[in-house]
Amino acid sequence: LDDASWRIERIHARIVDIPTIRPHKFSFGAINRQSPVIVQLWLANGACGYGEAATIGGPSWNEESPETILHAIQNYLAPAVAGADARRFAEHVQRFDAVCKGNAFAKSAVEMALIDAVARSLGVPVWQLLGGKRIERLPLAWTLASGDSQRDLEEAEQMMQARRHRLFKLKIGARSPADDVAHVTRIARGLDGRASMTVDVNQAWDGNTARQFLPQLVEAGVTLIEQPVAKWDVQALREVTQSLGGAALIMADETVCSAQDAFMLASQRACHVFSLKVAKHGGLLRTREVAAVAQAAGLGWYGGTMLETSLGSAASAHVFATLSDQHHGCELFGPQLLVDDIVEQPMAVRDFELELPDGPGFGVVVDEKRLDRFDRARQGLTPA
Ligand code: MUC
Ligand code: MG
Repeated sequence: LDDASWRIERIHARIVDIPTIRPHKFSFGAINRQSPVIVQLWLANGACGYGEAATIGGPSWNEESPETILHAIQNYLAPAVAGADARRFAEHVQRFDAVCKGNAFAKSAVEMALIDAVARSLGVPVWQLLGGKRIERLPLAWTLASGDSQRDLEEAEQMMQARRHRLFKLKIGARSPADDVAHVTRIARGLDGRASMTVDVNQAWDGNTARQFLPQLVEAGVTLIEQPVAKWDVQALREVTQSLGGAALIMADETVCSAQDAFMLASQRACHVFSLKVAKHGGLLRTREVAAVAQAAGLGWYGGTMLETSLGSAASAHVFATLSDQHHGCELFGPQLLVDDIVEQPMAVRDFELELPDGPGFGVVVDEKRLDRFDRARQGLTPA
């Protein structure tokens, strides 16, 4: 392959809308569909790389929405790298920052497609370009978020019976804290020690509420508590981290996006674990940077999701495969929450663990027909 073969010829992006198998309820609202932005990037050698950025509930998880992601890619990020040598990933990430402040999700989708295109051209798995594989499989969590304790318990039973999940994340924060504690306690009783339980408050509580109710969640058997307070409230996050004294672990999600966020949280000892997500960090390379801060500080990591299809989930799996063994499992179950997928074969789940894929690229085969079928422009849908 000569230098000219690595030229970025064309970048195409679109929103696809795929319904969820049931409503998925968060502290900030419920979703009935996911709307990831899918990027295709062609090199002069004919290789096509794929990237994905998924948000949750339009701009309600953070500032980015499918529409702003698409806009940033089409108007700023794609023109910034068109015609360049695809192999220079780190330089392209710098260029993205020069033309576009923030917009980490949009950047992650283009970076993903760049890396996939180069890996496919070389015939290697993406993990090979990111430092090499260390981890073969990760315990796979499932989120119980139907909003109904009984339905959640039935779902958990099915998942345990199928040997898919025995690590359950409960979404709380929409109801009163006392109702949430009652819900978590009902599920804990039903699970009866056969599974681990975590909660994600998605920023819904203030410091006083967290100080009052977190001990009750721990008492009920919760072992990992994700983003109990607003993303800016590092002081409260730090206080609850230190007050729990190891009885349960506090995990930062919305608070830890950039490597600078990671450094600040680590230096203040404001959490025990980082939830790593390729989208919020702005790509695969930066996910490794945030993970490096966790490792240097002696913090754990967790393989987070923004409920991507099998494409974005496989991309995440490739970077997670290269990280340290100080992990608390992963939650790359997005494909199973959607009624359909955009790849031919999802990643394998065996004995409660996700098998981290090999290549070439992300090791998934995208089905263009399904991409077309779910394409928002073709379906004539509007924002959710
Ligand atoms: C989040 O905030 O962690 C991850 C799993 C899930 O059910 O929602 C997401 C978002
Ligand atoms: Mg979260």
